[in-house]
Amino acid sequence: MRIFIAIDLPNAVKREIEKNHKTIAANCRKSRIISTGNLHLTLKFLGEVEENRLERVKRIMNEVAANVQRLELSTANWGKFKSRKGHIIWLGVGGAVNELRQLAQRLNQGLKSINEPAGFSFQPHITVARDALIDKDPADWKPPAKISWVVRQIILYESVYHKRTIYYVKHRSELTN
Ligand code: 2AM
Repeated sequence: MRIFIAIDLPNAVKREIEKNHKTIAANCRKSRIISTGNLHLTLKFLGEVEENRLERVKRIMNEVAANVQRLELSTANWGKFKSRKGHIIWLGVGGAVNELRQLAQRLNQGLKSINEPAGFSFQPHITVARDALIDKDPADWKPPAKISWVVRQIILYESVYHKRTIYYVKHRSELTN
């Protein structure tokens, strides 16, 4: 199964991103917008993992989360990654980004026995559109309204592709209060 660990976004953030689809449309000749229900911030992509390793992944998630405090993030500026078919457009985050990096680092470290990462580089981002042909650098687009939220849990998702991508929640681990 294809799995990854991510942070879910509150509805207010998802709605604000939705409102800003027009910014993407205004600055791209073409793009494929991610459906609102699928928006998330990935902490650790595990890829294909045998189902019998799932319990171990959940245990490691619980251990890491139990030692990390809730953290506050906020929506920030637009950014881009180069991809095969143009660019990925993403929304960056502000706030407790150092703590977020530490959380991702701990997950990465803890999950080494599940998959050996090819060097750790974590760029916190919420992917909003793919296959974009951009006219102007997203760093220069008008950013969405700043919305802050508290991250209370990390979520293990299974990604299933059947005509479209569907994410299923497999596990939730609570951060400490
Ligand atoms: P993305 O948002 O930058 O596309 C589910 O596919 C999640 O896992 C997405 O958030 C995606 O990141 C991430 N993901 C998919 N393939 C990946 C890969 N090879 N390396 C890192 N993250 C990946």
